[in-house]
Amino acid sequence: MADAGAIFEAMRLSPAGAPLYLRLRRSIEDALKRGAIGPGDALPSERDIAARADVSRVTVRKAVQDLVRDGLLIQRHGSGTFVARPVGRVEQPLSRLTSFTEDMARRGMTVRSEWLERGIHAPSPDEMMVLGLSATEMVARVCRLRVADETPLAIERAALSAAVLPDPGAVGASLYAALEQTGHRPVRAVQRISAANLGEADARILGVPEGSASLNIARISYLGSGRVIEYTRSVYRGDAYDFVAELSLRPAEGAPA
Ligand code: 16G
Repeated sequence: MADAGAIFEAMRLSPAGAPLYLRLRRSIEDALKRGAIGPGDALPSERDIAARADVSRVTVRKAVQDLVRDGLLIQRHGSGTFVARPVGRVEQPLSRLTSFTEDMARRGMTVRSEWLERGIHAPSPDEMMVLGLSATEMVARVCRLRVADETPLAIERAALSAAVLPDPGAVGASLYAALEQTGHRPVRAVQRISAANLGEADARILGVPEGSASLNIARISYLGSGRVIEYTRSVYRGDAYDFVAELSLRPAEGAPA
């Protein structure tokens, strides 16, 4: 927990005149600049800040929302307000079919996931079409927030035939590891990547301001037999992820190699 005293030190010094919420905002920014509170630190509660700074909770909320909008603080639903961590961009080659867990482990990053949903459902028309399911077959959905080095990077919503994944609750840290165990790990995939802006709900889950840039990715993966095994729609933070494609010029026919 950040030292509330350190946050308000500057506020006492800041010149009167400016609106209260701006003075509070500046004092929090000063505390960040001085390093009194650093990346990942939790801010004191709204009530604590209001009492210590002798301002109303509405003023505190306004100052905090301002800083969240500018990306200096992040709000996690149910767990409070934190100083944002500067995100290093992750580069992901587009030519290798790897799992999120493998990608991050290769970079020496710690990975964890927060479950947003997992269960068996009647398939949507989209899922029926892509996964080749009939109206009587069921779909297993596995939705996770993927976090690397404590930075939320992506929301992944995977759909698989329930015949392949009858118990989504049994998936541990890695979906591909679970599929590998039953001989269903994909060997090929097609990805469609498009730019978007985050809506309110996804922005809140990722802890970034609404409207931030994102990369929406739809991955359809196949088994060696050509059967579709996975249909995953993901939302990656635009400020944290770069997809890199290697291109080569195919030698012209008849030209010496
Ligand atoms: C990657 C895949 C996702 C797959 C997941 C499995 C992209 C855009 N998506 O994140 O489709 O379901 O890996 O990861 O690359 P896991 O084995 O760690 O659960």
